[in-house]
Amino acid sequence: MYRNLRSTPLAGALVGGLLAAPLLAVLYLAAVVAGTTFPPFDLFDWLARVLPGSLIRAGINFIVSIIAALNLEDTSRSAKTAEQVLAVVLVAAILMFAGAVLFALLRYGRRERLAGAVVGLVVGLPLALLGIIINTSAAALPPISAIWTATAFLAWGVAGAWVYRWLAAAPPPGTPEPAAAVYALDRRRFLVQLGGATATITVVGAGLGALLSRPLPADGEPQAAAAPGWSDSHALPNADDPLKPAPGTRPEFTPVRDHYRIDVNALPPALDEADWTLSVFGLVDNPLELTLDDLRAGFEPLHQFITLSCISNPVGGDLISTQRWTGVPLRAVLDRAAPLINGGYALIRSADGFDEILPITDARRDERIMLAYAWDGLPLPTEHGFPLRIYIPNLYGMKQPKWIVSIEVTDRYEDGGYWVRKGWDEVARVKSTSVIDTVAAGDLVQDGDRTLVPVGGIAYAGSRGIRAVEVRVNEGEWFPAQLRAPLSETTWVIWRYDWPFQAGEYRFEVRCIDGGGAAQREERHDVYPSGATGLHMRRANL
Ligand SMILES: Nc1nc2c(c(=O)[nH]1)N[C@H]1C(S)=C(S)[C@@H](COP(=O)(O)O)O[C@H]1N2
Ligand SMILES: [Mo]
Repeated sequence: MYRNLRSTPLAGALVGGLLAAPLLAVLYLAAVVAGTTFPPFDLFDWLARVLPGSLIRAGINFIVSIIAALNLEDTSRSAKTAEQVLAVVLVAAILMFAGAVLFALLRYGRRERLAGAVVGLVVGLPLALLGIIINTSAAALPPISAIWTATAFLAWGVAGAWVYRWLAAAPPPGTPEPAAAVYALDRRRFLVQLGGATATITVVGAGLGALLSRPLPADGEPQAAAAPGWSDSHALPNADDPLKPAPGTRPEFTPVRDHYRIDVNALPPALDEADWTLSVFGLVDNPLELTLDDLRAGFEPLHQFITLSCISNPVGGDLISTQRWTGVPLRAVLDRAAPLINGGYALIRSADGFDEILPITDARRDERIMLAYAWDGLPLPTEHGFPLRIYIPNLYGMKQPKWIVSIEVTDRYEDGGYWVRKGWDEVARVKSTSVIDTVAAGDLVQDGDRTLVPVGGIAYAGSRGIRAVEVRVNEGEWFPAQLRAPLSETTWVIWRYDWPFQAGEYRFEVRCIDGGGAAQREERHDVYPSGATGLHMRRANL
């Protein structure tokens, strides 16, 4: 069968995997230095769009449960990292398989280099094509990225074939012992050199890439001062509320860099302000092409403190944040475009293929529905939707496209947008939720002869607001908590409850009532398909 073990498909898989490391490192370095696409991320993003929603959900649940099990701090950042690692592992696995196929093929033919090139291209060309179709983050021209990707995979294949030749080479039958020993020695030397070369390219490529992708100055030093945000020079509107959050409560106003991030991209779309316009077209009297400056200068700006939550946020999770958004009412932009009488819906499309549709009557009725271009007084960060995103009160983030490129006025409803097509709730109205951030046993409060433990956290019910929050201990009576004035009627509310201290083990629970008087749902329900419900609980050993 095989001349020796060194030329089996198994050896091919090992060689394919070994050579995948320098290939991926060089692709990564090129992505950082030259702005070409990074094929593993393109493949991953493509899969995220074409795979059935149930499979994606299973994948996300898997990642999120690992993050929870490892007790990682920042769910959305850890999940993005996990996705990126998975993407690289996936391509490495594909290359191992391709290596096995290559070695199997090479048993039959002499044209080693050709076979290597063909197998390399069979993997590389589809990836190059995906880069053209799906990539929205690379700076290099798509055809250049594609040619580079294809060439790099071709080189991988040729290198694999070359390794095969060395491994498979055997002394002709009848070679005397000493000469055969030289063969073996040469091969050993070759393997050592191969290992050294792949390790060097991998470490240098990946290391340089990592170094260069980090904004200077080097780690440890403070970053070059970013432009100051609105909050650097303004007090929050509720700054003199006498009720102070219990120590350990999350920040009421989320710094931009700490805002959770969820989207279907391994790398966020990088849109260039100079090339970008918002197209408003379809069933309108007056189609528009608006630049970012048109939006900023041509409309009265609207500022609003907003809490945004992901529908995938579990009860007590960290996929919820509060920022100060600035933009223009969608209504004002639509009015300027003058929708025709039969144009009932606004179909909003994003650069990454994401979309959402909403009735124009909603925009007419609620001026808070806004096209937002700033957070904390600064242009939106790339990962949060630069240059334009929408805000729709009372809905989960899945209904609120970032990186908006166009609004089509149409008479057909079609479907409820990207995640609805993948099986999530069509309305996606936020569920009321309340969370215990802290039982501050280290910050006891003396009140006369009573010692109190500050307990506190957030409650959120979209634009319905929060009327009341209640806390109970060890399933006892529910007691009302105190509420801080919220930043606006569309943000969470900080609550606090000072509990008479007793030593022992306790189980604290919280629930809320929304502005309309509706109680939070206490039955536990998973995030799919319409958002998590259930009581949040925190144990404390006092
Ligand atoms: N274009 C686009 N917009 C998007 C998404 C996306 O994948 N692509 N994800 C949505 C989801 S699920 C959420 S929760 C919010 C999150 O916004 P943030 O990352 O700024 O917090 O963006 C929404 N807008
Ligand atoms: Mo989300």
